Amino acid sequence: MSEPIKRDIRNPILFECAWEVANKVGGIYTVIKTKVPVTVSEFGDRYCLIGPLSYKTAPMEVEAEEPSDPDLAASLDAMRAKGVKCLYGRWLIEGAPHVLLFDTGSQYSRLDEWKGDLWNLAGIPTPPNDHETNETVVFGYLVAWFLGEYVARQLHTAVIAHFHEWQAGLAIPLCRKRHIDVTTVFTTHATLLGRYLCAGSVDFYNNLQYFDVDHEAGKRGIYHRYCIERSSAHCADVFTTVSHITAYESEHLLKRKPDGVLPNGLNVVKFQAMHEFQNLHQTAKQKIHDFIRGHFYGHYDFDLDNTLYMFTAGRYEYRNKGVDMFIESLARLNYRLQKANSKMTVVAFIIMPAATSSYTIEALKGQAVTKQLRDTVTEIQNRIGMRLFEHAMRSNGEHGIMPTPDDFLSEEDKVLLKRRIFALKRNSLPPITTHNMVDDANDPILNQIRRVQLFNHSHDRVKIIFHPDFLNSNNPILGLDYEEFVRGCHLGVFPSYYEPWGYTPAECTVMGIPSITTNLSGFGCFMQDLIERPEDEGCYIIDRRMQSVEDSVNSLTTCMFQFCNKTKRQRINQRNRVERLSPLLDWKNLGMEYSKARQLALRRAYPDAFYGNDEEEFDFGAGIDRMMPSVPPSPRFRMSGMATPGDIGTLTEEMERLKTSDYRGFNWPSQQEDEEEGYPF
Ligand code: G6P
Ligand code: 1S3
Repeated sequence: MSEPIKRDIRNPILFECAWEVANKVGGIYTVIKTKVPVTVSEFGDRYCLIGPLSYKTAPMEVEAEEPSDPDLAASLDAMRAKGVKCLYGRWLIEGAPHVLLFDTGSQYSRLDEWKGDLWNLAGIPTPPNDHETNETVVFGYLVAWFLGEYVARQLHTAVIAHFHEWQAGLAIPLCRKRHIDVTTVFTTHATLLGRYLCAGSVDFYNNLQYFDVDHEAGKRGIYHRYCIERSSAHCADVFTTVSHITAYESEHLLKRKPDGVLPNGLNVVKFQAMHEFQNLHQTAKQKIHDFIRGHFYGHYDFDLDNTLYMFTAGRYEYRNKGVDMFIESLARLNYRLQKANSKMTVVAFIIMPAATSSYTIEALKGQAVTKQLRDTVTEIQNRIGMRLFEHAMRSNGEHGIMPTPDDFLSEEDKVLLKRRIFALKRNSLPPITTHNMVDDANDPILNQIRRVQLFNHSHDRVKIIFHPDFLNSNNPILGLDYEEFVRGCHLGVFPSYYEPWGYTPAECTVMGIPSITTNLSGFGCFMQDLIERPEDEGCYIIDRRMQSVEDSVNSLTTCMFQFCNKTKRQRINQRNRVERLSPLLDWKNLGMEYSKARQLALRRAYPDAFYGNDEEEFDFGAGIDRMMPSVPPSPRFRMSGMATPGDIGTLTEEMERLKTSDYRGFNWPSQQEDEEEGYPF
């Protein structure tokens, strides 16, 4: 028998694989892209991302180059010889990592063969007409094929393959079944079943442990996808997710307790001085003011100095992202502000892409008439300036011949101005939505706005604008990028019911904008876990777990109402406090959790290589204390610096040691306790 191959585990090679590599779909793109700089600084050229090849976006995202690793080049040549099309190069983002993109279309001819193999190998069925699953199958087989080719040539160094989500995870059971010599990590950013169940009307969190998962997946037509996700979780050497709440969910829905939690980070840009980001807020807010003047033309009867911009944003998941709760609370806020005779006006934005056909005429017209008025005023202003100058020059030093305004505003100017002012007359209310919706009558957001009657009347203290598209600085209506828009707002509101992590409030935090989230979001739990009184730091967390929906709506309303009562000075202070939390969310700190996951994967795959080694070299706690001292001292942290938020590889062991089944921030009954108490299920 030949000796087993001994791979060096000290400088491993890392492949990180996700459907959103160089392919923006949603939140995972943000995770991967923002994490690249810290991963590149750890792995350098030993790091390569793997994703699908989209001919539409790849030319903008990737610069092709020849692989410098001869084994990798030979592996790709072998695959190309069998008709596989792929693109290898540098992903043009910060860190410029190597990237390998596979064209799934080039191997669709083998789809049926591979589906049959998947059934024989893993008992996973795949129906014919699910395009997303077909893509997943072809992509998974291509990735497993590549990894097999690579480790058959490169025999000296350990290879870690890290996969995100079920769309990329299929290669994991294939690697396991084929005994491909790589160690695998699987990170799930949500569970398929969790997302579906929450979007319906089930009491998700109280019943998590009792769902008949196969039955529920079958009922929703996602059994095959569920099988792929579950087998990825079970076959991986290390299984992780993004928050403790999703770890709890994964344990019950995927039936494997995650080995640890890898919270999502961001690239934090540190400003030299606080006033720099405060100035950015002011400049961006002026741009939103411009939009508002246009949008509310003819009804512009509120004071922008006393106007607050609140917003929610994300994937259009009406219930999961808590838009239902947001709109209901806005209606109650409107009532409370009216009752209190408040001078404040709230403009609430909902930024959620939906199917639309075009901008509305009204939205375009509003910006057009405002621009015309502004241009006319500028022209008149210039003319007045010239006349004033002439007049002053002609006085030849004589005092007392001061001009009157009538001397300067000519009849022609007055007519021009009147015409522009008449153009501002409007018979309709300012529109709720900026776009023509494909299904206006059945849109859940619009229907709820109709139900609560927030129609942008003059007497409404809460105005509402639904922008059913991504933001973009080339947008003729609201011409700001998302980041600039967030900076210009005063408060982000994300009352999610299902939110494994939640990048939106995290992004607010690093930009110094306060936000509201819930204790059902990974981010909310994370902050609650780390900070003693997050609300003092501008990080509000609404309880959606232990109180009724009615009470949660009231808490949210009160929170927004109290925010409206803050003075400008208090708002400025609060922005400073929020911004100081950003190190908690910096990849420079959170990237460490990924390192620990990879170390654990190596240990599990190559235990012998670790045996007898100097412990320090693979110290899981290395760098643990880095995180806390880097945060300014004012927020009071719960943790003493003994553990990082993720606690990778210690999650299960810690629970066993403490004889508990609780995840961080969770205190829910285990099945066993329920049974003891005679729980009805
Ligand atoms: C920033 C600017 C200040 C401005 C303030 C407005 O702090 O640096 O000049 O007064 O924003 O804050 P507000 O909460 O009213 O938008
Ligand atoms: C998921 O995207 P989503 O908005 O569908 O992954 C994100 C990245 O981990 C996470 O922030 C979010 O909560 C999940 O829901």
